[in-house]
Amino acid sequence: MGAMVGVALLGASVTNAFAADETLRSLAEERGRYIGAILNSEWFGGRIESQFEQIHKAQFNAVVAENEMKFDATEPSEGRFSYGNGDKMVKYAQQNGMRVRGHALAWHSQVPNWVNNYKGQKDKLFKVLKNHIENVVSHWKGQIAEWDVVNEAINDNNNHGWRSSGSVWFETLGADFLDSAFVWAHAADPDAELCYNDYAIEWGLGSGSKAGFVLEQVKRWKKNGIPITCVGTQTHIEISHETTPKNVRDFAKALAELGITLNITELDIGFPKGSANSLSAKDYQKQGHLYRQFMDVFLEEPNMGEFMIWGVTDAHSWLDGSQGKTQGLIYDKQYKPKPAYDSLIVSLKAHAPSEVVSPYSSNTPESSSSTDVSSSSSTITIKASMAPASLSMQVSGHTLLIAGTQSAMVDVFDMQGRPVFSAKCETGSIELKNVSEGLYVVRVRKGSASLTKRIAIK
Ligand code: 9MR
Repeated sequence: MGAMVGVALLGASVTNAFAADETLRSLAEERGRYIGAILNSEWFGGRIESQFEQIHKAQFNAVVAENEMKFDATEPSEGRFSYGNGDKMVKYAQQNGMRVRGHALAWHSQVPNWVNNYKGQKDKLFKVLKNHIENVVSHWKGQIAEWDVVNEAINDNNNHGWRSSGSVWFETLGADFLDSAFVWAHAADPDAELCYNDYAIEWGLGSGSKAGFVLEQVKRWKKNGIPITCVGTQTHIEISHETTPKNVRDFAKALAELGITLNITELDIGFPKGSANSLSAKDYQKQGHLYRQFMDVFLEEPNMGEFMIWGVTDAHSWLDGSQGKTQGLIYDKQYKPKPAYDSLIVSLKAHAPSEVVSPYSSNTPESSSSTDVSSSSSTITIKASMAPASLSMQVSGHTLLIAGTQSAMVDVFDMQGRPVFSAKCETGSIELKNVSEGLYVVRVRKGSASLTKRIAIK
């Protein structure tokens, strides 16, 4: 019955329960974190649908160029640097108070032909890479907060090592190019964060894994004084990749031991290509649930700082062009927010600002008691927020027990932020009628005091 209520609400396209002035951006900012999306210089200033710019500015406080800061865009011919499009985006970001990620300095792909012509000439190619990094990083010194210094340098074999073929850098320079790239980037902008960025990191730390290989290299870099500060997990995943949020959490914890930040740099969660017309509300809710799990991990791990989505709307996404995937973003082709959008809002709201640590400032939480696990085996209370110490709640089966007051307004939302239950409690306990098994957010309000928790009804 509860599930039916949820579906009915979705069908009627009831808007979510949260205030209109609460955006991904405002909620992330309150938590000292960045949420961002890619940009191309032709995507603002009235050159595509006006909704794009409105949404981009309202919802995001970080930006990354999809293509226009890559090697082929910034140095299309030897020694001639082309910064026009990148400058436009940096200006846009500055005017709108956004952090800029720089993507990418040393990458085997999107390298212009003139570079490939130097294949085999070690001294020359070292100079080419050094000159490129020095110029590009100096040009945006103090304006680009963080660079992907090396991108996708690991091969796709089961037992990962460096990508030894198909990379002009590795084939000519060997693994030294990676260490050098970090050193040159650091010399050009000592304040910039410097990342190693790659895909398939979200597959976990098992033996022979890419994540395991990255970890080994980060240890080596730290030991040798190579100035790496962050790793980017691109996280281009599919709807069936249900274990990936946990893998990202484990990897964040492993990097925390090394004092390294982990950023989600290119998230999209695609459905199989060709499935767009047959996707149901349930499919989109599943996508929302996965997005939400990534946001939960992101907010709960203190060494995560940026949550970047590789696009805004399914109308403009690399997935449909070159991938066997589709519909992977949080707005649909008509710029309507999908359940994934609401799920991100719910996750942000379920993590009180005081409980979220930012790797970029000293907003350490006052108390470390962010997790409140109830003793009842049928109830898991996951998060509390903004509550006076006297107000608390617990769920047992379908019964919500409120301590600290007899009467309060009780609202229950599904993971997409849609109301599924609302009633006034008069006796300190209330039956959550018609709410089916699953995860929800419960809000209890008494006057100006409010307590919000994520609960599992079993
Ligand atoms: O989204 C980018 C697409 O427009 C380009 O054609 C493609 C060319 O390599 O690069 C895409 O972005 C990639 C990013 O730079 C690195 N990680 C994988 C991204 C998706 O392919």
